[in-house]
Amino acid sequence: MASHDPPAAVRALLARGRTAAIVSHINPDGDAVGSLLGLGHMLQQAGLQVTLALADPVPENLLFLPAADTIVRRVATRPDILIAVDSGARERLGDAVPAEWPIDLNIDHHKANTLYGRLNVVVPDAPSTTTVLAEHAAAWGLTITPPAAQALLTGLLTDTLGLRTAAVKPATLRLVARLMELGAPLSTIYYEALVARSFAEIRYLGRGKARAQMTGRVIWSYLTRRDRAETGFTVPDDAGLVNALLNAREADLAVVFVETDQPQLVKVSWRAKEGWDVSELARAFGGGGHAAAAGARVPGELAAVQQRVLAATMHFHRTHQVPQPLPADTPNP
Ligand SMILES: [Mn+2]
Repeated sequence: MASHDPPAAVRALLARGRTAAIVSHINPDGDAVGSLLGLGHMLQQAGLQVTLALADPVPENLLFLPAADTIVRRVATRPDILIAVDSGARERLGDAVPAEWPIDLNIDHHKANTLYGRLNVVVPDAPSTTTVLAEHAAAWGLTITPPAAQALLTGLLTDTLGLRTAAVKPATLRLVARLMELGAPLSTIYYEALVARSFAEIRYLGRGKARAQMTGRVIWSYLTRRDRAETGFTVPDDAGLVNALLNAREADLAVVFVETDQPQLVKVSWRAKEGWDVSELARAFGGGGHAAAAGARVPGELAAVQQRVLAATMHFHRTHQVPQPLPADTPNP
């Protein structure tokens, strides 16, 4: 739902306090961290004392941003002004902030935002929350400093996968130019946030790519604990493999299976090209997500989970329906 409280109301709110805290969603991405830091730099410049909090750690590819190391896990003291950015629902804030503190201002671009703020600035067409911030900064009485510009451009580049989603319009590119003029180093941000990988990650990802198989128009692969031990990559995730697989011209859907560090538990990720919705499949296996990107954690040995999930995915690809009942041994969501 779109909602747009007037700039004067936001301005009045910001003028009302001396301290502010900004929070964003669990499993933070570039737009969450970019919005947090971008607005944080601007409020600080306006003379407010600012706390930034995320329930989960800042991902490695975003640690290059100025002040990323000042983000704490929890807001300890109640601030005069509490702001949430890039979070479609209050629950998505995790325990970055006590549940009973009201959110004064909710700034976001998710279509399904639940408007949980006292004031809400939700712009569903915006390609990122940082875009909403950049476009309102002047009307809210805020100045985009160079570190703010860098953080804001980071959110825009990451949420648009490097300016290549359908949300990117001519006005988006004009904003990129303006943020560059304000001091954001485009090539550095592009490399650090979207391109750079560790050597271990490149080798780990390579194993997954080398094993890719096509079953009909579904491309799939897997990664094991042993792959991590032998390449030195320590994070039990797919290192972006599922996105890389969906680049195959021949594929409509991609699935990746990752053995987690817990025995008998496999992380499954689906990606889909335009026109498909894999969120229902993920939900059938106890997970969730969006039409184009979804995931689940499925109990069982790798081979058995692969067999069940691939059978359901192939059925879904043929019929656009999740099979009923699901193949045996699938836990109830
Ligand atoms: Mn976002």
